[in-house]
Amino acid sequence: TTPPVIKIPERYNAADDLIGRNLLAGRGGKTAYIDDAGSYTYDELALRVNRCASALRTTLGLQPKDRVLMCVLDGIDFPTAFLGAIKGGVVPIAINTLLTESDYEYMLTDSAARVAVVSKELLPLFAPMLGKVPTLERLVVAGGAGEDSLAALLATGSEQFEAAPTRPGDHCFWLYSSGSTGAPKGTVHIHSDLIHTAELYARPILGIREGDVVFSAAKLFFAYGLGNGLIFPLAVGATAVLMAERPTPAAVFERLRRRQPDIFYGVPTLYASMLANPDCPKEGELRLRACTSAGEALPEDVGRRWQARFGVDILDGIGSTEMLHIFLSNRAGDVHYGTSGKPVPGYRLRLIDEEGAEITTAGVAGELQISGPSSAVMYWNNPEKTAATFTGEWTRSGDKYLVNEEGYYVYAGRSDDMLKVSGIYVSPIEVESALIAHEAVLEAAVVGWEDEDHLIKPKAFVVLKPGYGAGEALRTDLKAHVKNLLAPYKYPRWIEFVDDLPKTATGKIQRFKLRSA
Ligand code: 3SK
Repeated sequence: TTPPVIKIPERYNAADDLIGRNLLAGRGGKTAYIDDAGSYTYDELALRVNRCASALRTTLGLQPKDRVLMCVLDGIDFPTAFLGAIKGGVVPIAINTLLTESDYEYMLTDSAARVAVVSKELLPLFAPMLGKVPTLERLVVAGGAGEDSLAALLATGSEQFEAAPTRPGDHCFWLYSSGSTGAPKGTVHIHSDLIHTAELYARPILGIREGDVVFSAAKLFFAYGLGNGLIFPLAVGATAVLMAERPTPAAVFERLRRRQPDIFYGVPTLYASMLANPDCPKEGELRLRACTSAGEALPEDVGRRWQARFGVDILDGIGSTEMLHIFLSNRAGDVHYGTSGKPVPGYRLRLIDEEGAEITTAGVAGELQISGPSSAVMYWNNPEKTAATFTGEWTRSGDKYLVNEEGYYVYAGRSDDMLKVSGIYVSPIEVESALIAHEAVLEAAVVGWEDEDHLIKPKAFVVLKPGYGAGEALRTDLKAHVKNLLAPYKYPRWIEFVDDLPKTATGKIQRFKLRSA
């Protein structure tokens, strides 16, 4: 299939386009967002975005290309701050709301963001940063009502704001991406990336359209959620439902029943736990037209059970923070569960073997590399990792794939040791370091392990120091210890005590031997 032709003018501001196209199309009075507190028309969104752009530039004195960090729960303040910054030529950095104080300190320092917009629930983690991170001048509280609140800041801004005169290739926003070693990397996207994902994937493959109500359980701070709940609905003039709380099955069922979305976006762990929940809606209770899954491979059985229950397929696909959204996907009428489908037209994919040669034989796995117009341009402050990942036309994914005899792509693991847990990367090395910080632990190795739904979770193999006895109490203590040090979703679900760990002659842990144990 030929990809659509996407024409982007020489002067282009992504926020101005995503909002302006709806006003021009006469959708000002239509609901753009429904969050936990109310609903907002496209006109209201446009005014909030203008006020935010104006306040960031004039009240706070931010300059074009300055960074503003956002640690914001899903709700109207997210699109307001994200698009407001972009419209003002300021670069927003949307970060994971589930991390620790030290993760946040790192990101604030690395990005040198002058302002951070933070949900009031997360403020205790950020308050100590003022004074500690020298480049941070101001915290703005989303969801609050006081003088430091986003609401108060918006009140100082103007309802009219001429978009910053950006070009398609200017830095637009960042997301942080994690690797197996080293600190998270500020992944820099440019203005033209957003609309490319909407026009190449969301409109033709997902089939999103103006009349749709969409609901993403994946949060806006993930690249997957950002496309689902912000870029795609605004690109076509649809309505998006936002939910601040954790996407538990109960919270998701409530939104599905009350809001009756046409499109639901989830991740495999959530689909599996929804299907296993006694309150899962019955066939006929929902009017879903399309569902998507990404983040990790969707187990075949989960896809088939969902289809049998709701009469709608889950379109499993894969994307990345670096490519911004999905470049390989199943599509309606051509769903092959157990595969990630076929390339999205507009993206080229290739598989590379360990010698650097392209694989052309069906069934042989290699590293997946992608060429397409939504690729990030660099990792901030990180020339080495930039050069290793963005290799000219091709962006390396770190995922291994094979193409089966019928031409569908099948996931074959990672080329590094990274795990994807509920769609979020977890570095085994980080979890191992946390375990080793416990007084009883001599050595630790962490690998991905399949749970009963065939989904990957961290499992730890632990060698104890002399004098410490293995047992259930220590297991519980070690899990609590990791949850204390790291974002809680990273904790090992299983801990096995062993006498030693398999290692190479040079002392490197051979995690692959534990995976197959
Ligand atoms: O993990 C994925 O598959 C994904 C999909 C869309 C956008 C971003 C990511 C990481």
